Amino acid sequence: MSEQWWQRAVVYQIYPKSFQDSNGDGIGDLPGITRRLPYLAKLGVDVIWLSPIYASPMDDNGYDISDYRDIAPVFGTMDDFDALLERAHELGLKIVMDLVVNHSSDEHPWFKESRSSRDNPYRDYYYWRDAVDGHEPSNMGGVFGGSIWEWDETTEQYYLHCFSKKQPDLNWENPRVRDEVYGLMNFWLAKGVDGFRMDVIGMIAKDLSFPSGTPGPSGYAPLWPLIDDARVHPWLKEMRQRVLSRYDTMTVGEVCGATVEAARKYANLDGSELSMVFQFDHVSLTDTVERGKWSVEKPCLRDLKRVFDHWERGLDGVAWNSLYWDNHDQPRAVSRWGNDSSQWRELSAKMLATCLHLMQGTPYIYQGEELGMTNYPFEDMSLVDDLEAHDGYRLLTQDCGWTHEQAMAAMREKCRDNARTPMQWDASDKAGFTEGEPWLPVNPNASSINAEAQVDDKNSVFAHYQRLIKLRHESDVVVHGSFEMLVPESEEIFAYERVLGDKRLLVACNFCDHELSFSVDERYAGALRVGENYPEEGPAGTLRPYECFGLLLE
Ligand code: ISL
Ligand code: CA
Repeated sequence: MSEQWWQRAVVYQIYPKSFQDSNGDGIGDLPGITRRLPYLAKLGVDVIWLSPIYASPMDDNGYDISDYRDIAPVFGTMDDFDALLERAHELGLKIVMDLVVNHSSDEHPWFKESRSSRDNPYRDYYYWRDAVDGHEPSNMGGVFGGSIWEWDETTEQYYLHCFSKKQPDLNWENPRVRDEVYGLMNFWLAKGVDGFRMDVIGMIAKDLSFPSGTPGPSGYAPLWPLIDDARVHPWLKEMRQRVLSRYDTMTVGEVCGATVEAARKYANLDGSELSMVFQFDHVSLTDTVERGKWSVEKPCLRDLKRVFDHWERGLDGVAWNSLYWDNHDQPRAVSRWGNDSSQWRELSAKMLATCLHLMQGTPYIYQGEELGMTNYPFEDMSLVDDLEAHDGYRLLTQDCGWTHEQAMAAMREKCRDNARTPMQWDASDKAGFTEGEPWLPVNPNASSINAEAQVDDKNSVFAHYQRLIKLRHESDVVVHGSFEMLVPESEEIFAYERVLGDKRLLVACNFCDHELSFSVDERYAGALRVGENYPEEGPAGTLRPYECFGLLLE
């Protein structure tokens, strides 16, 4: 296959609610994004992925859609969207929309029809099942807590919802549902958008026997055996045929629990399904069956390296990787994988960037990551908004017997609102995000960590990201080189080599706060230093705290 544009691209994710407010209501919006597009052009990214901006009751911040062809009034109008798209394209930025079609909102007209009577033509747009012995048809729990089944009085059946009860699952078995999805995709592509990030697309096929499992501390069994992901592939091939093959798009499917084997199908270079997938192996390393994601342990570096090595080598030449540290569902990268103390924050943020951006795959930057934004010091649940976090707090304190302090420590480490506090534009009171009251608090460190302080400083985290993006645009070995992990047993150093014909790149990253020894093969004498985070070269054979560099022979 010849090179696709998205293989040399860097994607920037915007969480619209928290990016830039333009009208003082404390909520980010489309005109705000349009105003900030030159900032993204300056950073040098190629693609913007917009988290959902569609009409929505906002039970899950827009991941619950009530009209797939309209904009949520709180974000603006369709004219605002058209203006954003046009301006982005003028600046050479592509726009990728979030496609949330595993489920809709319960306020979508399809669901309102569906629940109105058993013989309504929309009944089969969703999964409806009878009670079994007066109970739910199965004992699985949803991602946001509680049963996956909700009883509906009107028609006396349960409907399926893998997320909140305001997010009923669409029935992909029904060809009319698939037609609707293809129709709305065509609507946005005809407008000129450049692709889709597909929310939990790996979950659209269910085991229709609706199995039960062994309950955990919450009283419910884990959800994942419900997913019958082998059956997703024919539907994605159909989607390719009916929609995507008509346009030159970038598509990325969110596939929780994806294996390398599955990704070789989803993201095959033959282009029959998607461009790439988001896998979860590295972000779920410390998850447990009992507590899910709620742990405070740091994963060990060897495990993290094992995951990347497996994915890099597993997809090389067959399929395509995505590369990410964080997104709107994950805590801040520098707090989780680096060190967010004032001493090491900048160095470790740059080190993480170099480590990720010089691997094979398309890198994703989540808003604020390019500034080294950190987690938020949540002290209690009053400032936490996210529904998942509130359910998690309940699970930990009630079902698992944790103290308030233990639960809050887990929230500070992991809750999704860490990523959702307002973008830090400047050192002013509301960080330049809004003139009003922000919907989530601004991180108190905005006075020192903000875009204004960084954009023109060549030593900033922002400038470091700028250089890495430029390097990817220019270097074939960064885009296509094979991957080999060096010192795989090291608990402190993440180092690898990329090779493409006679071109080579060595990347070395120190993941800890003390100096280590690391020797570089002689063949790199005279190589170009790239992606380094210390202004001057250190003594040969050492890596200073959180030091990183690349050595490029091209
Ligand atoms: O957020 C998670 C872990 O903290 C995941 O379990 C997450 O729910 C899963 O990755 C699916 O996420 C996507 O779909 C959800 C939505 O809440 C997330 O924001 C979205 O990224 C339901 O649409
Ligand atoms: Ca607003």
